[in-house]
Parts: sequence; structure tokens; C-alpha cells
Amino acid sequence: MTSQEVETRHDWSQKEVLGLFELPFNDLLFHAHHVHRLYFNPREVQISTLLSIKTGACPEDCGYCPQSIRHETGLEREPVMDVDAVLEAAQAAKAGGASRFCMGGAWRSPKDRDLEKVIEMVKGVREMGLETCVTLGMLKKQQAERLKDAGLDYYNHNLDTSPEYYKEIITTRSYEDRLETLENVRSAGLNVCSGGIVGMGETREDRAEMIVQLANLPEHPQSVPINNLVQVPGTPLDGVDPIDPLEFVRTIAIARVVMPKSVVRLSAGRTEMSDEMQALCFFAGANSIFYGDKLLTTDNPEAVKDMELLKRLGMTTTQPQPSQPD
Ligand code: SAM
Ligand code: DTB
Ligand code: SF4
Repeated sequence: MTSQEVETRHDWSQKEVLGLFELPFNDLLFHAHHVHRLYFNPREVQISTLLSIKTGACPEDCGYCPQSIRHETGLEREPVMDVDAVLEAAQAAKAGGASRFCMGGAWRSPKDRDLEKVIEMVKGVREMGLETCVTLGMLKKQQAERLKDAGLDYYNHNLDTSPEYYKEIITTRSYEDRLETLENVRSAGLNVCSGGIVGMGETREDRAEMIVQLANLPEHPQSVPINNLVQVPGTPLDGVDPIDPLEFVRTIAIARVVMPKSVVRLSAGRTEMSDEMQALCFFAGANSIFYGDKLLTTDNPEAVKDMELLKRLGMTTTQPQPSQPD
């Protein structure tokens, strides 16, 4: 290891990560930006477009989610989309400049017949030369292997928060279930996309512990989405005190420091962020965003506005790099 590299560690303690949170803001940002430049071009941002391929009526009780059947959010449920309609949306995302197309399904875990359809979607999107990502809930090992064989690049499954706070947010599946899905995805040879949500009323200790859990996985997730809660009327977390924007920037910076080679995504919640806050997040080491007017069911900044912002910051977008078949 040269002095131009940092050690990739999997033995972080909560105390150490809290120590990073306690650094003066400029010291933390300087450090994170330095680490960022060791492994990434600071002028580049990866952009992924999301599509909800099966919407609402989800049996899980995630307190933040508008798609849970247990929350009265007025969301219209939609069955699994036709493959052709998905491919049309992917084509539009490609024309708009996205490098990755992420398909999300409101499932606890997909049935094998759901997976058949998703596999057709993955194959079609891949043929367009886009990177592929899906998020379908809990996954068995053999399902992860089938997705890998179909050419899937990334599987998104978030830890969401710390193990302690998790129980306040979700009761219908455990933290262990989530870790098991991540293990199934990793051992199938898929790239792991895993992060969490802040601004859910958690403490700084919870934020630190969430980052510790991600960093101490056997491999750092290749992609780490940090979501700022999108408050949706009708969900139990609507009305919770929002996180201090500077604390959000710190969370991004610390994800960058402890997972130096991972792509950190400034994920949901950007419609409530100023351009200046987003610019600080990029300086702190975020190098990916969701791009397109919609996330899954809620709004995202308009694509033209994002392109304007990147231009003002002198940033460009990365090209797709789909995995090669093994
Ligand atoms: N049902 C699957 C699952 O939960 O794994 C896939 C879709 S689910 C919507 C994907 C992720 O979106 C969740 O794990 C959560 O981290 C994030 N998410 C959902 N609602 C959100 C909200 N209101 N604000 C921020 N992130 C949210
Ligand atoms: C992730 O970490 N955030 C995305 C994606 N992975 C699937 C989802 C954000 C969802 C925000 C609420 C909604 O639009 O329904
Ligand atoms: Fe269902 Fe996923 Fe929403 Fe939880 S986050 S309610 S599992 S769609």
C-alpha cells in the first residue's frame, strides 16, 4: 500500500465513527474529499434512473414507505408492468443520459414467477448497453444466482438504519433477514447496493452504527445509497423532525471515509435540498444520484435542473460499464 492509498477496513467501531462525526465540519470535509480523490475523479457523477415495476400493496410495515398496505397514503397500486413498457422506459432513460436503470418492486420477497418477468426485463435493459439494478425485497440464494445468470449488475437492499433503531421502523422482517439477503447477493457474484435512510428521528449513534454495519460487511457494498427520508402523508414517519442538513453532509462524508472505494449515492430527498447542500455532498464524496423526475413513487428533481446543476459545478456523468459475463 502506498501513502496514496487508505486501508480498506472491516473492523470499525461505533466509537471511532462517532469520533468522525465529532470532528469540526471543515476537518471532516477536507479529510473526506482527500480520500475521495484517491480513488475517484471528483468531477464525475454516476446517474441511475429508477422505475417502479410493481407498485404498492406491499405486506411489509416499513414506517417510511408509501407502498406499505398498512399505511393510508392514497397511492394507487399497480401490478407488475409489462416487459415492453419497462424497456420503453429504459430506452427513454438511456436517451436522457442515465448509465444505470434500476427497477424496484414493492415485494416482501419475489415469487419465482415474478422473477421470470424481472429476468426478461434485465435481459432487455442489458441489451441496450445500460447497467442493470433491481430491488425486489428479500432474495434467496438460488434467486440471486438466477439474476446473476440473467446478466444483472447490481442488487439493491438497504440496511436502512442501526440494528437498535430498526425495531422502531420495521417489525415484519428482521435485520438478520436483511444481512442474509446481502450475503446471498454477494455470494452470487452480484454487485451489492446497500445503504440506508437518515432523517427518521434516529440519533447520531444510530447513524454511526448504520455506517459501521455497512463497512464491516465482508466486502464494502459497491454502491452505498444514503437517502434523506421523503416524508409522505399517511406514513408513520410523516412529521418527524428533519435532519440538520449539515449532519446529512457529515453522514455522506463519513460513508466516503470508511468505504473509500464505494460509490456513495446522494439518494432520495434531493427535492428538499438546496443546490448548495448538494454541492457540499459532492465535495464530501458523493458521486452518484438518482436522475429523472421520479424516484419510485415520489418526486425527484427535474432532469433538466440536475443537468444544469452538474454543469454549474463543472461535473460530468459517467458512462455505463455493464459487468462482463463470467
Ligand atoms: N420492497 C423492496 C425492499 O424494501 O427492499 C424494494 C423497494 S424499497 C421502496 C427500496 C428502499 O427504498 C427501501 O429499503 C428504503 O431504503 C427506500 N425508501 C422507501 N421509502 C422511502 C422514503 N420515503 N424515503 C427515503 N427512502 C425510502
Ligand atoms: C434507494 O436506496 N433509494 C431508492 C432505491 N434505493 C430503490 C428508493 C427511494 C424511494 C423513495 C420513496 C419513493 O419514491 O417511493
Ligand atoms: Fe414494502 Fe419495500 Fe416499502 Fe418496505 S420499503 S413497505 S418492503 S416496498
